[in-house]
Amino acid sequence: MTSDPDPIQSCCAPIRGEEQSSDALERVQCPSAERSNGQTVSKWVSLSGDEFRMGTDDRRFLADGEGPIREVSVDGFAISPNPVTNAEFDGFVSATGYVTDAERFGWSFVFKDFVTSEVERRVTQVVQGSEWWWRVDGAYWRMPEGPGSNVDDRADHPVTHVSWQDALAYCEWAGTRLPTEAEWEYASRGGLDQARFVWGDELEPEGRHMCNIWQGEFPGRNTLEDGWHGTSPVGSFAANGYGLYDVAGNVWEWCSDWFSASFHRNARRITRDNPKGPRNGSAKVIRGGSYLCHDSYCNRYRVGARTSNTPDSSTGNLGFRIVTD
Ligand SMILES: [Ca+2]
Repeated sequence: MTSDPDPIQSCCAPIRGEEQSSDALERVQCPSAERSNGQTVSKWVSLSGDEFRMGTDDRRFLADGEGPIREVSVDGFAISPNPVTNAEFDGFVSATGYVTDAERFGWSFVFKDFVTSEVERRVTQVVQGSEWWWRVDGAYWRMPEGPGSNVDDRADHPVTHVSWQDALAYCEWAGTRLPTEAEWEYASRGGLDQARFVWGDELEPEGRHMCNIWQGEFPGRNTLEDGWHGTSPVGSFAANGYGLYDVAGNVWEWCSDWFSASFHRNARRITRDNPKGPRNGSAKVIRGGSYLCHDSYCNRYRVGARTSNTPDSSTGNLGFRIVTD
């Protein structure tokens, strides 16, 4: 067991159970290869095992346990170049009739900007301290903004409102698995040693936007300089050095590991040699940041950044990608 406090990083992707009465609403009037089932991944990115320097000594979010920088080895694996899309998740649901956690609970977390005034009238709970996250009844992956919304023109966007448990069910059906946190970071670094971002050290090299995050002032004003308010089609921005898209920004991605801010501090075989995280915990690691990340509030689109969420939580900015051995 870990002695870490329960991780609370609601600004990134809120946790089921944190929603509160909507009195707070008054305070936030918007200023602010091939798989076993025959489906195909456009191409797997095969990576041979190697050592790399994991983590970062950035000290802005100490409670996240981003450090220390440490030599970690991973075995060989193959990873999908993109997060799983709505079209791919639709294939899973159509084949299995799977019901997601958001559907079972009857609601999911939606960012305020995307809620229509009609749906807003029925919103009764928001996340305290992160009042831009609203509990929306009826929101799930096929209706990401609640009743009246759909993903008809977003087939190639990452699926959202999927819990860790939902992602695991998808993996079991597809004959794949979620990446370990070490695999995710190794693949995301794309061969760059200790770069700040997956493409290098500069956020916007030569003025170019390298990922889908937030521009302007969070959470009141998004200037949309990168072209996207919410999710973007996978592959809309440049790939990293290993040919992976959307590892930074767009949507957070589930990893298989339980979250701990301290488990990896001590150099032991289980923390350095193809690590798989603590044996148990209360929340799962998520990586990569999302379209809501902005340096003024949360710059967790850095490649060494990490946070977590509970396995049954779902939000409009949280998805996953898959790996295979
Ligand atoms: Ca954006």
